[in-house]
Order: sequence, then C-alpha cells, then structure tokens
Amino acid sequence: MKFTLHHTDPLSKARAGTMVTDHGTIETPIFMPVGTVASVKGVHQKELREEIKPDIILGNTYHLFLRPKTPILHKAGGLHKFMGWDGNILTDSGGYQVYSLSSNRKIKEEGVKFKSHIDGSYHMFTPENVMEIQRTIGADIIMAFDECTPYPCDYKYAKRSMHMTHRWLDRCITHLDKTPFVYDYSQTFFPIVQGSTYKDLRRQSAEYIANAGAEGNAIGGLSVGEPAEEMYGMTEVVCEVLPEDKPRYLMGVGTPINILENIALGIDMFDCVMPTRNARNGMLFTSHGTINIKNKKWEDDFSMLDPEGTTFVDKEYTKAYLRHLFAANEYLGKQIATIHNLGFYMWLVREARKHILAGDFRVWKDAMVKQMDKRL
Ligand code: PRF
Repeated sequence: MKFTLHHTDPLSKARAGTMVTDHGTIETPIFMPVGTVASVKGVHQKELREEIKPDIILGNTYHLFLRPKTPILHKAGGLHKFMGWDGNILTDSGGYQVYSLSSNRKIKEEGVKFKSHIDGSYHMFTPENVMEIQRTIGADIIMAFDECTPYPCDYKYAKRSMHMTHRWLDRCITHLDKTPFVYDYSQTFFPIVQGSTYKDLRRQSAEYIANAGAEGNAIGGLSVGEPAEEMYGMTEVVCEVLPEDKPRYLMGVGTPINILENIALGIDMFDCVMPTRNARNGMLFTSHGTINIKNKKWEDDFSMLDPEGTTFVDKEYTKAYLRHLFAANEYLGKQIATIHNLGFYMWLVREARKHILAGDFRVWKDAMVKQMDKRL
C-alpha cells in the first residue's frame, strides 16, 4: 500500500491524501460503508458501484467467521469474489464485535473465548487465528486483534487491557510474518491504539503502535458512549504521536459532525453503521440537519427528499412518498433511505477533501457543523 499526503489544511490538522492498493485508489479523508456480513445492508453492489461509489467498504471478521464461515470464503476465492465487489475492502478483526455481540466471553492472555450470537456455539479468537482468518477472507486492509474497553473504564483496567492489546499486537505481527497471502494481491496490516479516556495511556499506546512501523494506524476504544469532547481530546493526543506520513483510521465514528471534527484533528479514515442503521429507522442525514421521515409533518410534503443530494433517490422521490413507505413498512423505504444516507456521507467526506485541497477547510467545517446540528 502506498500513501501519499497531498495537502494539510493551514488552520487545522486536516489532511488530503491517496492510498493505493492492488484494488485501486482510496482518496482520503474517506468514509467506509459497513458491509458486516458481505453485504452493505439494503444496497445492491450495482448501486454501490454506480451511485455511492465508495473507494473502500468494511467487512467484519467476527461475522464472516461465523457465517458463511472461512472455508466457504476460501472456496469462493476470497471476499471480493464471493460478494462481487472489486473495490477495496477492510476487515475489522473482531476485537470489537466479540465484546459487543457475543455472550459468555472470557478474555485471557491467550485470547477470547466466546459464544456465537447466531447458534450459541463456542469459539476462541487469538491474535494468531484472527490473522489467519483475515488472510483467508482476503481484505486489502486487515486489523490487529485488540480489546476495545467499555466506557466508563477504570484506570487500572484500561492500563492492563492496553498492555495486553500491545502484547497481542506483537503476536499478530509475528504470526502474520509467517502467514503468506492467500490470493494474488497483497494485504496491509493496521495496529490499533487503545487506552480508554486517559491521555497518558493514549499517548503511551500511540507510541507503542507507531513503533510497530505499520503502513497505517487505527484508533479504537472511542465512540463507545463518552461525550464527543472527550473523544476529540483523545484523537488530538493520539494524532500528535502517530506518524504524519501514514493514514490514521478512527474506528466506528460517527455522526457527520463527529467526522468533520475528527478530520480537523488529522483523521483520514472512518467507518460507522450510523448512515445505514439509522436509515432503516427512518432517520435521514442532510447538510441542513437530520430528518425523521416517520414524522407526521412530512405526510403531505411533496418536496424532493434532498434537493442538494447527490444520488438518484434524492431527486426522484418525495418526502411524503418515503414517509408513506415507512408507514407501510415497505422494504423499498429502507433501501431509499440507505442510499440517501450513504450518498450523503460520501458527499461529506469528498467535500471535506475538496476544501482541504482548496485551503479553506476550517471555515467550511465550522459553517457545516453549525448547519448540520439541527432536527428538521
Ligand atoms: N476495536 C476494533 N474495532 C472497532 C473498535 C475498536 O476499539 C471500535 C471502537 N469504536 C469500533 N470498531 N477492533
């Protein structure tokens, strides 16, 4: 993977760059739509390719390991071929899902024993087998196996957990070095900074992660319930330490405002279920604020979904029609809302990039944050 930094904003730490992998070019800052189980929920690959056009999407090791299971993905020739997506893919390691989804999990130095949320079967994730699984899934970017601490988290636990995440990182790297690529393209590995909401731990973790010398670095353990200001404080501390010439990925973030604020602090990559999940609940993001399309006020509003929107649904369907689809519980409602929201998130990061390159990101960001902080 080759990362090139093109421009840094003069009034913030925002950066515009490009990452090049064997599956193409990723323009940063980037938002990665979440395709947990080899599907971006509610969106065909054709719509993704032709309408939303993300340079990269995200898959989850935890889910894919449980279903369809690694041997099926291997037989298919990897996740790209299995799901018919020729663009970039990043897989998360399961270091988060194991804690948020499975029950009866037991965390030990060796790894995490967990019970599947699908059929109750027991499994063990270790830094070693998670690297092997990610080799077989075959994403372009694969993640270290870490422990995402909850919020709030006492200092003693956060410190102990951070050190374990660091030891697990060493095991990931040692094992990856012995595990060849499974397909005919290469993979890039990103380690993950932890340290909960403690600045000294975050700094220490960022130093450890930076020392690993990987091609990109991630920040985990944030957006887990802490106030936004606390998240920004941690991002700031970590970005001071992580190398400037490598992409920085803030995992699981966030609202459109969280994304712009973190871009301003030097983050290059984001993923979040928010645009897709909230779409299925009738929440639309726009540059003027959020809309709950189920609200009665839209019943006879025949204006287009989002006159400034960039996808076909924005100019083909009215608010009244989408409200009706939600009231009637039609699949199409969720599909239209999902395309709108993903289109909006992609527009937001592309627009951010344009303003970074033009040199006026900070002014634009401040105005956008104010404008988006409304319920319509
Ligand atoms: N670790 C991993 N994946 C993640 C997180 C983490 O801490 C988060 C935290 N917001 C989201 N996804 N491996």
